[in-house]
Amino acid sequence: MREPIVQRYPGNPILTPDDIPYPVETVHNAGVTRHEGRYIMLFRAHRGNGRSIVGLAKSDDGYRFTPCPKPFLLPATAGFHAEYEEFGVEDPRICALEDEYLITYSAYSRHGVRIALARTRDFDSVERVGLISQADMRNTVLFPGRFDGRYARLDRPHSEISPWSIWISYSRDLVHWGDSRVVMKPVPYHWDEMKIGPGATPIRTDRGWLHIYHGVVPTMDGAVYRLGVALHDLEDPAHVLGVCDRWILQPEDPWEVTGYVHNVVFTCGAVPEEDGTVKVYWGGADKVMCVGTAVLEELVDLCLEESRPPL
Ligand code: BMA
Repeated sequence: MREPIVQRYPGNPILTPDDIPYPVETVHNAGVTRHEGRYIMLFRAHRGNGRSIVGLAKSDDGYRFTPCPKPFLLPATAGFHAEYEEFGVEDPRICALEDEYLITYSAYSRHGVRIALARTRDFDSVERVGLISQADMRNTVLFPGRFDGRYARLDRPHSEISPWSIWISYSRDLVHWGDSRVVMKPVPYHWDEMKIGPGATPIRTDRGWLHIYHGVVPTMDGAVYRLGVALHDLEDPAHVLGVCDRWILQPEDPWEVTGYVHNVVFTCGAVPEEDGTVKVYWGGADKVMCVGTAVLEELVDLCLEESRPPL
């Protein structure tokens, strides 16, 4: 048997609804980053009405998290965002860029799902920057870098035309985006054949930007969500250097197989460490948060040595 690519933390799940000091049904799909020597987690939580909010938890070691007494981001009730966040805010990703943290999340409303952008410097206060996509876009990660002065992002439109594929877009001001092109597609009769979507904020390595994404396959028992890895060129992130043919993580633990939605591992964040490992965070069955570690160089090797075509 091969060694697992992602070593699960034996203390999983690391955060559950019972740990949260306000009423929630789920704790999952969290963006994670480092701030002033601590780990900051922004997690998605369903309320009892089935709509989501974003909560905050902090940790000294990246494993044991303490939730803050109040939610971090509730759907806006006034201003331009209110109309587009009516049904909830979901799946936050955090990108540390220059002197601030940029947070992308899905804003749901009767008009569909759009990508919203917020910023913070301290995780005490948060400012909404704008809605940065039209309807039917979600799963947006920003690259923690600029390319010829431009910001870059990966996202995932809902579309049958180029089915649930990953696209790249660029912006000079974080609000207006364009120059879009498709960079990665699902592969027929494959673990990611139904849809793929950006996962964790890409991580800079010597050999490229490592992107941990999710892939979905339909089965007679419902859809199964797994995680895979792709490597993007450092200077030209539209160029995918390699996508690993096999998944790196699939639902196996009881809290990944059974929960709010069965058979889901879904990532919104991974934190690289100085020792060459990366802490990968994922939601288990849309109900709890889990963590595991992988060796960054091994993930890069997988992209380059066990590749399937990106398109
Ligand atoms: C997707 C999103 C994710 C969720 C996944 C599995 O469409 O809603 O937030 O984790 O489905 O239910």
